[in-house]
Amino acid sequence: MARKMWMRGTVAALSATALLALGACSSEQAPAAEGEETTSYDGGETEEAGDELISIGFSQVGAESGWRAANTKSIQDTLTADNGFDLSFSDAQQKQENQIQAIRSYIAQGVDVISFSPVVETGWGPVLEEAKAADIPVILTDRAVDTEDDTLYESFIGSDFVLEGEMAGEWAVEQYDGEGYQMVELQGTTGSAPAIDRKEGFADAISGSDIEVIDSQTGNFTRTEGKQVMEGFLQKYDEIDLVFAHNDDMGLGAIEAIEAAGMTPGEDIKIITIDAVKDGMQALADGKINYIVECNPLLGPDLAEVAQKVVAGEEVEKRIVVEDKTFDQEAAVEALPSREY
Ligand code: GYE
Repeated sequence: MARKMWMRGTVAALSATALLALGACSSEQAPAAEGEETTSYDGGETEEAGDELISIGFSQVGAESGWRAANTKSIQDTLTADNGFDLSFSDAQQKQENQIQAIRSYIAQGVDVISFSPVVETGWGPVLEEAKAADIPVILTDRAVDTEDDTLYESFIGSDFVLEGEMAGEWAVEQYDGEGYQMVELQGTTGSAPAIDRKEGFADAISGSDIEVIDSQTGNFTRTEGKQVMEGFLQKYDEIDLVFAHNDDMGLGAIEAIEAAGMTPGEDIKIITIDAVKDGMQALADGKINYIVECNPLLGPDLAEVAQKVVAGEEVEKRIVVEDKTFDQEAAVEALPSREY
């Protein structure tokens, strides 16, 4: 994360009152989304004789997308008692304060390892310092924090989002440069690493082409908001040729809006997305999406391995980059039958 700068405003970002209020909640259970399964830390009671389970507290971003559902499944299916783990899982419903509260509760419980996927990049300094002071190692998955102090976490496992944006933008240039396309962008959650990085990578790749970004707004990585934002764009602009959506779900929402406006997605308005989850791949195979850059959500096995090593006192890599592929229509048709997520 060398290109990121340490957030100078970290401590200031949370007022003293907010810190006190959050601190007071630290012994409470981490929040869980409705219908979401919550495994709670049991103080090691499920340990088998001579076979100590590693207690791990995981704070998930939310349940905003197909990607997130696949990521949660991968983590819950991998960090099982059979594999040597006692997992406490909580869903923050896309709210940083819920994640901070969950992390504080894991610190209070004294888990062996804390892991989380930070909903936004900034504002993590104080709580990570608390984990460090309590000697609890932290492993970041999926999204990065904006920090120069890399002693605050052991490892960051996840995709290169700038590269994903670049791959999407390069394909757009290859296909559409010279057509004078007007493009709208559906951004992910404001302040999140994938929204910041994908935007940057795509913008770099199309600079110098004649693709013009006429508007860019957040759809918060959800299908509903992607649809709403696209409806607004369609009302506001006479000509839209291309949509770049930071994830499949927002692209699928855009498809609904385009169809409702009497146009054909994939033809009248081209669509490029990121993730390559099943629903997105189906839309690509059907010709409603034109191109997808993959983002692999199956981070459970890497997390399990890194957690085991950290607890055993072994060296781990500070940055584990997950490799992503790209798909056009033909590749989607081929990949769909064996797609895991
Ligand atoms: O692309 C999106 C999800 O952080 C990579 O979050 C993840 C992103 C993913 O909501 O669908």
